[in-house]
Amino acid sequence: MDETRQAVIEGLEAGPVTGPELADELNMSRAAVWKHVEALREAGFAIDGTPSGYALGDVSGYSGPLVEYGLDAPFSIDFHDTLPSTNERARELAADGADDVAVVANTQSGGRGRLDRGWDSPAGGIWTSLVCRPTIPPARAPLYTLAAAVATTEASREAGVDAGIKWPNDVVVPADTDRGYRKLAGILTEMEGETDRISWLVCGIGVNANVDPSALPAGATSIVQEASAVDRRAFLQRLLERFDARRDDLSATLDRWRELAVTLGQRVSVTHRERTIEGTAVAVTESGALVLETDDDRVTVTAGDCEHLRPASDQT
Ligand code: BT5
Repeated sequence: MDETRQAVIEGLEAGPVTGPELADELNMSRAAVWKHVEALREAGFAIDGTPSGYALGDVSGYSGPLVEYGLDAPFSIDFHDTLPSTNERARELAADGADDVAVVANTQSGGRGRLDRGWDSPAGGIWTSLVCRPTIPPARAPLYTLAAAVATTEASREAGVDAGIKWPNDVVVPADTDRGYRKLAGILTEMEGETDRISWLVCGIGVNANVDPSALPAGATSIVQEASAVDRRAFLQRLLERFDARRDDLSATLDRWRELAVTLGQRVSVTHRERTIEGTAVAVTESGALVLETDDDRVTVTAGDCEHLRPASDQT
């Protein structure tokens, strides 16, 4: 948020304060104060005009300035009511040199999953793409996906959901279904760079927050379904703050990922480029790859679709 607007909010926080008082305090014209107050109202801030001046009401709602307000992470928010895909917009901003921008949309009309799959993005969800310019070797970029998964899982747990991570990019809730889980959130990381340098990285995160599962594909769930509706502003702030802390300490992130993972110790099948490997997931490497113990070998897979298989004893 620009500094003047931030100063106006801080003045209002300390309020009630009259327009002339605020104008004096911030060394601006009364008309300028009025313009800022109107712009803040438009962005969703409740600013009451009381007899003793302007007063800031409860902060709630979902808009760029509202998410930036009180956010303890260095992201600026690029908010849209609707976009085809926040990842597309983030890629454009990244190509123009942006850094630490979180693109957010209330709905997406062409949300994307991996490998050109679609991602359903109705209103009530949290659809965001983070533009980053990490100074890590490209081989470690998958750790950003893991950092996003950890941040999303932790924020979901804070919202009362029993969330865990399915390698590499799904946040899931254990369930009595064929697969053994329902999908709560997905992550799509895209990047551009050279062999030894990442130019930009976009981490797209989709969380089914206040979405009725009837608006989602089979096998999906949402926070409101598993617990109760969340304040999307607060949820997104926690998510961005946790992601920011996690990307700064990728080794600790990997340890935390291992704690939150529901894949380790499971029998899984991983499909990548038409090749499927079945085995027990035994470890995750320093760069986020999954190690499988198959009947006669140990195989490391760096990417793919992972399905949990029911233990042989469960199959009747
Ligand atoms: C993912 O792909 O899980 C990555 C999803 C990333 C979405 C975010 S939203 C913000 C940003 N902008 C974008 O355009 N994308 C990112 P994948 O593992 O390929 O899973 C895709 C599959 O999940 C689909 O084929 C469906 O089966 C299923 N699916 C689609 N929408 C879903 C939803 N809302 N919740 C759960 N599952 C869904």
